[in-house]
Amino acid sequence: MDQNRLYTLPALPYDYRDLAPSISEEQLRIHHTKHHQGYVNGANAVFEKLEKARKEGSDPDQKAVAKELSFHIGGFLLHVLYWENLAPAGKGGGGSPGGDLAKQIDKDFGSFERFKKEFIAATNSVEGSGWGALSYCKKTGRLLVMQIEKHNVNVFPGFPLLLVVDAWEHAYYIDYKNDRAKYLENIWNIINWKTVGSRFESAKKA
Ligand code: MN3
Repeated sequence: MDQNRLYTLPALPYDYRDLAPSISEEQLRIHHTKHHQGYVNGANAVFEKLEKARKEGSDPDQKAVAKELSFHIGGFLLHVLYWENLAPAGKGGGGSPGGDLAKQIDKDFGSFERFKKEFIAATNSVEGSGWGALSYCKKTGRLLVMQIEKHNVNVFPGFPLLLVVDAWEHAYYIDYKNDRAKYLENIWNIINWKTVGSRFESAKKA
């Protein structure tokens, strides 16, 4: 199999200890090296299975293949976005959005505080495993909160994701046990608004 056509785990844009205390070194290391790596391996394993079946002329269950691929690729891509929209507190992380994004949040949600409230409520109420996300609809010029189940359910097709927050237990359980709400309170200290803002600029131009 051509290694260039497989997924690989990207390095984090900061050190494992840099997001503490919002996310501890142990929590971040396991999340990145075990869970994110798991989706890399999962997607690549499907590619290999398909290639083998095509060579042999055998017929894998395409419904199962499609579901598995969507799950692992969704998981892989969401984690890439997640790492990039976090930054160490006070060194790019925390505070509030600026520029056009700040104006758009005020226009669509009324205020940044109201946006946070809606985003937290959507993310905290994910049943089982999933994500909170902020997306943008170019057609209506609206920011929309998305509640993604697993890595791939409830997604608005083709809408760019500006901000994603992992609400799987594996994202916070070492640090917060069952207290997802506390994790979602502390995550705002490490949100990289510069990255979220530049994703918004690209989404408007796309
Ligand atoms: Mn995760």
